[in-house]
Amino acid sequence: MVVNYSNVCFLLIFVNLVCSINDERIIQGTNNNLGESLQFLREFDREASNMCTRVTTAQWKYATNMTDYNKRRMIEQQTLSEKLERISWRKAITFAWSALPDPQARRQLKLLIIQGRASLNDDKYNEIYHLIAEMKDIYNNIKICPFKGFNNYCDMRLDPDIIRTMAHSRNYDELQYIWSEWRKKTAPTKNKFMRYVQLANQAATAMGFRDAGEQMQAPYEDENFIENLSDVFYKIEPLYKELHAYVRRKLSLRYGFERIRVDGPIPAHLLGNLWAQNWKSIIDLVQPFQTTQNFDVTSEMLRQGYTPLRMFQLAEEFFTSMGLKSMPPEFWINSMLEKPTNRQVQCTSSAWDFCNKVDYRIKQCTQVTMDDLISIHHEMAHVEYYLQYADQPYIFRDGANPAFHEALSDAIALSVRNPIHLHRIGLFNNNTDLYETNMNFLLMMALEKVAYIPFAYLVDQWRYKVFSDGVKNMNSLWWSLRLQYQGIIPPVPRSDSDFDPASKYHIISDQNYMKYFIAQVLQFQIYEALCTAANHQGQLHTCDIYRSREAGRLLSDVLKMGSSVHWRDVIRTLTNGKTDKLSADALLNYFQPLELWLKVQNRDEPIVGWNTNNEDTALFQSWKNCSNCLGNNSILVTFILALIFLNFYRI
Ligand code: X8Z
Ligand code: ZN
Repeated sequence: MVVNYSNVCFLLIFVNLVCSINDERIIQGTNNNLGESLQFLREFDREASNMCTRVTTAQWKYATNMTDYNKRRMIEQQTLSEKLERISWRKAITFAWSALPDPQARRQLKLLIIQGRASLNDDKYNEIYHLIAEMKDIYNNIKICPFKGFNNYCDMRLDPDIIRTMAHSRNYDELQYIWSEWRKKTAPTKNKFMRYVQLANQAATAMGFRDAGEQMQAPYEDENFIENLSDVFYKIEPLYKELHAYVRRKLSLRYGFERIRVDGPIPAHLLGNLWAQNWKSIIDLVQPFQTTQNFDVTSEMLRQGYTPLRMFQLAEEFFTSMGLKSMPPEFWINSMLEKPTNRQVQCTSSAWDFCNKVDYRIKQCTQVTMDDLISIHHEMAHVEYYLQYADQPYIFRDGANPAFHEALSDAIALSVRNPIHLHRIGLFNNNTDLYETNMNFLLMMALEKVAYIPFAYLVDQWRYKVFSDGVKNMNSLWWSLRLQYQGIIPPVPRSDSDFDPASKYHIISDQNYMKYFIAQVLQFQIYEALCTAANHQGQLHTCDIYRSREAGRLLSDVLKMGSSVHWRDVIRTLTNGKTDKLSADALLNYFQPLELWLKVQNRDEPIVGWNTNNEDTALFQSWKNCSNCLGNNSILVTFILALIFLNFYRI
């Protein structure tokens, strides 16, 4: 039985906060009775699984039929689930969990305790989740007017209109207009965000963390988290700089050298994406070799009469060919594989675990395209992970750390989208020069994967700093990081009354982002390990693990563990004992042929990287562009006033 405490402050009087680094610093109580803790965990497992099934069912109903009634039902279930979360958390922290002799019980309690914000009192708990919901509402309801001269309806939404325009327009002014308008509309979340920071910090410190940034890092269970990630980032940075220099030259040729300096940062609106995080849409401006060869097999799929169902069956066969689990009957009965015509649905692709070991689904508005074929494999890999760890306790039915799910799904997609695999399944005919095909392919992959690395790295750097240092100068901090890591600048001057981080959904919706950086690196590590198991010979980017029982066995061993063990143990199993660390080596190995090619292309560039001048930084440091001199530079102001005073009195 779990006990319902109405006020956590009452409880905190009775628990210890032991203040040494690591687990002992996190909140815990004095109850060291192993039997009681196991009893609690058994009950929690049952109640949490049932609750998860109910909430997920309500969420599914709303996502696949967006009526007001379904929304109300979903909110009701979510409220009940939050209540259970708080009750369970309050019970869990009464145990002296870090001293329990059973390592699995210790780990379950730890993972239960470090998540969420149940340490807040009821008012503040409700307030923070209300704030997040309000920020999401603002974001989700934004509409902007189109660029002058098209139509007068101000009905451009993020998805698909704004995303499409940023990807396909090559009109400098139109891109700048859309880029700025989006940020004008997301900035009003700023005050709510500042209060959210305050409350998130209160929740975290009440749990024993330094601040909410440290709490966000806790699920990675790495004392040297920041240093280790920094090592990984700086190993990849030279490759990113080669890509940046190459793309910058092509953009200068397209938009003019007066707009893009040959040695400078790139204006953020020209990279085919609203956040400059994924550059794949500008492939037409940068493709190394003009060939008729097209990696997009969409037309071939259409020619062969593919349907959404056949695409899902093909994906399932990828997994079963490796000896992995097939999708259960419930999957085929309950999934939403196509967009229904009779009701409104949320079309973002997603994989669902209903927490009852029976019901697993995918929701996708599938079109017969190559992108959707890859996406189906990606989502089905999530389901494969769910199926493999189904026998773990509820708390361990998750990725080994928050990055593992995405990394695994992307690793599978790396195999599926390579031309060798597409050739094997009869969708691609490799008939042009191999070297040119390879470079075109690798550059396309780099625009998606390498270009993304610094962005994925900096988002949470920014957030950790805001949580630790406060909410002053949030916008200039954002742009300092964008310039430092990505080598990009805003196309128009920014000030601290702007709030550009809010242009990214994950920030205002309180979602961890470092997992995407880690996943981006880890996916290559997983892919390389599976390729080694499959006895792949040759360059890494040509590896296909399809039909490899050995790779399937290894994958199954890894996925089965869920989060029951530390992710380092999972990496050790994956790499057959070679390492237990996150490593950039596999990613660098994959792109090595491209890096050599880029170095040759960039040999005459004035700099591989970017020189930053005062004009660049003045775009976002308000004391430099002087839109806010008095507010931000009190030393300078005092000095000027002193001069006036001295002059006045002729001292
Ligand atoms: O948020 C997502 C997915 C859901 S996991 C739509 N992604 C990140 C982003 O959009 O910034 C996928 C790529 C990175
Ligand atoms: Zn995913």
